[in-house]
Amino acid sequence: MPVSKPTLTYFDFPGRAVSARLALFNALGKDGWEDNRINFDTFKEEKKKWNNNGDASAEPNITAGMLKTRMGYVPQLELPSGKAYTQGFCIARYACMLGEGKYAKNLYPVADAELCLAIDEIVNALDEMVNLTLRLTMTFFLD
Ligand SMILES: N[C@@H](CCC(=O)N[C@@H](CS)C(=O)NCC(=O)O)C(=O)O
Repeated sequence: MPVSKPTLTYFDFPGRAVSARLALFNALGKDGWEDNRINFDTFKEEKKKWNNNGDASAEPNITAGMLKTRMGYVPQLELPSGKAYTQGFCIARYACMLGEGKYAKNLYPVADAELCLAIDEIVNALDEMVNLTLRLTMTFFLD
């Protein structure tokens, strides 16, 4: 059964979902979307469903609000249409386009291509910083 409102699934910390959460809150307020926070055990169980114990022909047993994309990534945004999407910054950009924004206005002004280019440049630079931070953390602190 599809979700009744846009549902963002991620862990219970900011991480890669922070921009998507902020943009969804700005576009839809507190009650216009679901902030579905899962723990690592739930995430592992959800990922196993795509594996179906090695039976690739079986349909995965996916429940609403849980991992719907074979990519197995979070953050994931599931929509009432039944479709689901990953990639945190893409979800944030989508949310910025949903309206003019309740708090911050016109965060992604689609009519101005050059301004969107400038915004995307910053967003991609931030993404590189997140990736580098994760790589450094894994290299120096998780050994
Ligand atoms: N490019 C994706 C990367 C998402 C990503 O790496 N998510 C991690 C959690 S922060 C994940 O789901 N890892 C689980 C896995 O790869 O099994 C994005 O920016 O949203």
